[in-house]
Amino acid sequence: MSEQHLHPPVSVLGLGTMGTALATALLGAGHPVTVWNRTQTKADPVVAGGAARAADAAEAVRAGEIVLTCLLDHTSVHDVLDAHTGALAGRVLVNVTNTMPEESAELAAWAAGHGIDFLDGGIMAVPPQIGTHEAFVLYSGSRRALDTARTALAALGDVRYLGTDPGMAALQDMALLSAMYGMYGGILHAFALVRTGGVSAREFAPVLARWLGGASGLAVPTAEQIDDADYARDVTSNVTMQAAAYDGLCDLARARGVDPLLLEPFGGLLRRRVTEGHGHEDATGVIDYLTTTTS
Ligand code: FVH
Repeated sequence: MSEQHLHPPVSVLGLGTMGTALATALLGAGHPVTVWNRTQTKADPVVAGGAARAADAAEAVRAGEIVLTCLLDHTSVHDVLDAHTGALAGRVLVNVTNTMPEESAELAAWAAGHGIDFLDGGIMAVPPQIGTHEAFVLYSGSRRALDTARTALAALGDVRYLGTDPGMAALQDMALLSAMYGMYGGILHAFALVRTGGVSAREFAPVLARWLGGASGLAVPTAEQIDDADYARDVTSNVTMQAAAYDGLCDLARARGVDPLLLEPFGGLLRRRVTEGHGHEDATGVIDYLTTTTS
C-alpha cells in the first residue's frame, strides 16, 4: 500500500483553537498537512510543527485529497469555500465547523451540486482532548467520503459514523451539547449552594464528580422508558416524591440567597405531571411536555 494511500494529504482551513489541534494531530499521525487561516499568523505554530503554509484558500484546497474545514460557523464555511468549488470537485470535504442540521444539509446539497464528496462532523471534545482516547467525533453524509478519510479522521478521535443523512451528526452534536449545558448549569448551582456553607469548589468537586458519574447511568433506563412509552415501569423514584423534594431544593436555594433560576423550570414540569395524574410514574414523562413528536 502506498504512502499516499496510508497517509493521504490533508488540508486544514481554519486554525482557531480547534483547527490548530486538528492539524497538530494529523501531523502527529504522519499526514502531509497544508494549512490556511484568514489571519495568517495563527498558522505559525503548526507550520513550525511541519505543516505547509498555503498562500490562500485555493492553494490549500488544491493541496489536500481531504479538505477539513474548522471555521466559526456555517456562513464562514461559505465565505471561505464558495470561490473554490472548481478546485474542490472530486475531493473529500469534511466540515467539522459547528452547524445546525439544516445548515449541514444545505452544505451537502451545495457540495453535491459541485461534485464534492461531503462529510459533516460534530466534534465531541475540547481542543486538548483531540488525538486522545477521550475525543470522539460524530460524522454523517457520504459513506465514500468517510471511507477515504477514515484513517486521517481516526487521528483526531474515535470515528462514529451515523449514516448518510448529512444533518444527523449536527443533530446529535446539538443534543449532546444540550445535555452538557443542562448539567453544567446544575454544577454551577451546586457550587453556589455549597459555597453558602463555607465549602470551596475545589473541596466539593470530587464528590460532585462521583455523583455525576453515577447519574450518567440514568440515560439507558430512561431511554427504555421513552422508547416503550412506559413511564410507570420499574419506578424507583415516583414523580410525587420527586416534585416535593425538588420544591425543597428551590426553597433551600432561596433561603441561602442562591437564585434557583436554573432549577425552577424543571420543578414546574414535575408538578404538572403530578397535577395531571402521573404522580405514580417516573419523571421521564416530562418529555411529553417538551416535544410534540414521538419519533
Ligand atoms: N473549541 C471548542 O471547545 C469547540 C469544541 C467543539 C467544536 N467547536 C467548533 O469548532 C469550530 C472552531 O472552533 P474554535 O474553537 O477553533 O474557534 P476559534 O478559535 O474562534 O476559531 C474560529 C476560526 O474561524 C475563522 N473564521 C471566522 N470567520 C471567518 C470568515 N468569515 N472567513 C474565514 N475564516 C473565518 C477564524 O479565522 P481568524 O479569525 O483567525 O482569521 C478562526 O480560524 C467552531 O464551529 C466551534 O463551534 C469548538
